[in-house]
Amino acid sequence: LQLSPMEASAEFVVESPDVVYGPNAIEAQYEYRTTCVSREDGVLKVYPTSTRFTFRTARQVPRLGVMLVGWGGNNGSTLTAAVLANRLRLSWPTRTGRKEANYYGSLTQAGTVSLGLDAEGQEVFVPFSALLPMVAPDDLVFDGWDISSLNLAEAMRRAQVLDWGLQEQLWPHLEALRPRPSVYIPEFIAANQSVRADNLILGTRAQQLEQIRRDIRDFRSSAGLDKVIVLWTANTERFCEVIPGLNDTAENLLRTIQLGLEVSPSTLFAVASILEGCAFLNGSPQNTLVPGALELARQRRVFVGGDDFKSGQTKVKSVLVDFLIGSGLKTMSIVSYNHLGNNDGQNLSAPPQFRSKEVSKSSVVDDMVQSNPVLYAPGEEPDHCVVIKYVPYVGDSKRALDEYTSELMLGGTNTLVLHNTCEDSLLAAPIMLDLVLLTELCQRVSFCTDADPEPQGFHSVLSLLSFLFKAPLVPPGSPVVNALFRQRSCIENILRACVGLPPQNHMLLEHKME
Ligand code: NAI
Ligand code: DG6
Repeated sequence: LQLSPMEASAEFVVESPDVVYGPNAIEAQYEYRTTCVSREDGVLKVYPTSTRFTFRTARQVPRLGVMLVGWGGNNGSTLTAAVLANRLRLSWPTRTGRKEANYYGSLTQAGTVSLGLDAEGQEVFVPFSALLPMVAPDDLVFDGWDISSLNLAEAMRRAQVLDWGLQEQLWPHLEALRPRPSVYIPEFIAANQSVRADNLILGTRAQQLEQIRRDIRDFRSSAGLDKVIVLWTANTERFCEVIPGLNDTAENLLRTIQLGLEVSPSTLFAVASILEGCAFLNGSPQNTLVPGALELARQRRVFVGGDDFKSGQTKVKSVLVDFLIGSGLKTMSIVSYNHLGNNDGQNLSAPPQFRSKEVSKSSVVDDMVQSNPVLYAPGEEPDHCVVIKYVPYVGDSKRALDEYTSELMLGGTNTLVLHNTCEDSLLAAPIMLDLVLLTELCQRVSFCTDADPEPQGFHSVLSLLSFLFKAPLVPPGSPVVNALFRQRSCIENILRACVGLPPQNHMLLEHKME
């Protein structure tokens, strides 16, 4: 009998004196082994260190609400449709056969982790979501805001992402869902968006902030939720200037809103979420989380994460450049070209909004270049060019062409060319899902060390989410990691630590002995 490498039952128990499964929480003792490096008399001295942590993860998963800013957009409507289609176990005919709802593209729902080797020396895999108790995506409750008043069924049709047979089945379920009015400040998004702005919160900035806060409270109570997470998936805004006195501290930012001075809609949403104690995640590239918003999040102990979903081209880049530089090839030129025809593409056809995207798409190789002083002199970096063009006919089916040129030994060059075509929103929706599920899980994790026995949570800038963002926000002074599999290992190993499992080291020493 051939056993499937994936266990039929995803449940597992760690049998160890260091792990206690209590009625309310899983408590794990964990030895964090790392190193500390110091430069002494021209020599790098490396000191192995060890810190004992106690991780505690509450087992009760809450009834979780997700509020999407830009709910009626391609991503917002596609994510809502995807969760409904899965919840209702929908299937529909297509020209290549019947398709069934699934969560492909979600790390937590469609990714796996290895628990270790069985008696036959073979790896045993379970779904990522089995590592710790997580909210089931089918149980999420959605709400949100949009400057466009279309209900979610009409928004799904406008998006042109889903097969017709699926749209027909979802229509009656989505029709009743209507985005709440939102804040529209024309100078932050492209002028071509003004035609859809018919669903607005009017009033002063302070009144708008209060309305958003009321909306969050209303959703929480009317849907009987334990928690709400707010996710920005609205149009890319231009960068806002960080100005001392305006948005550099929490106090100044709150005063700016009261005085009606310049604040972007996304920052207004971030502030409202933080004041309501709700985690805020930024799926677009602009600098929503200005220093004042970050300080406010820290003061209120609320998670924030960003920026810009890492879905397609950039995800590949954060693998490919890691592969090239990691294998000792000197990448000298990266040219990334996109064309797409959805509303995101139209908005990005305006220079200030394109600029926000260009910055976030370009920062993604920095850590890999800086990690290799053998190849790159200080300050040296590859040419990196990002082009985005709006071509309405291709709709949400984005084309991405990339060229990577690297130097080989003895004067050779290696040019790699990639062409990717796919529905952009079908890549983004599962990432949005992972963002909320992982953020919620992190809210239930606390830890202490022998040296600091006071339980604490993760830093309010939730850098564990870096895998899911193009330009990951990290706490001040923390290294930014863009390399995709380092980011994935970070999530996996922290979750493993919470159940007392050692980091995944891939050594397989058991199989390297006679
Ligand atoms: P979309 O244009 O279809 O949806 C955005 C929605 O936001 C629209 O319905 C629009 O009416 C609404 N909106 C604009 N300003 C608003 C405001 N102030 N308040 C509330 N709603 C507002 O765009 P799509 O494709 O859904 O993308 C959304 C965002 O996600 C964009 O910023 C995009 O750059 C970003 N993104 C998308 C990725 C993808 O693969 N689809 C990946 C990475 C980022
Ligand atoms: C054109 O680049 C539109 C953008 O919104 C992208 O589709 C989105 O940022 C995804 O980018 P990437 O590089 O992760 O595929």
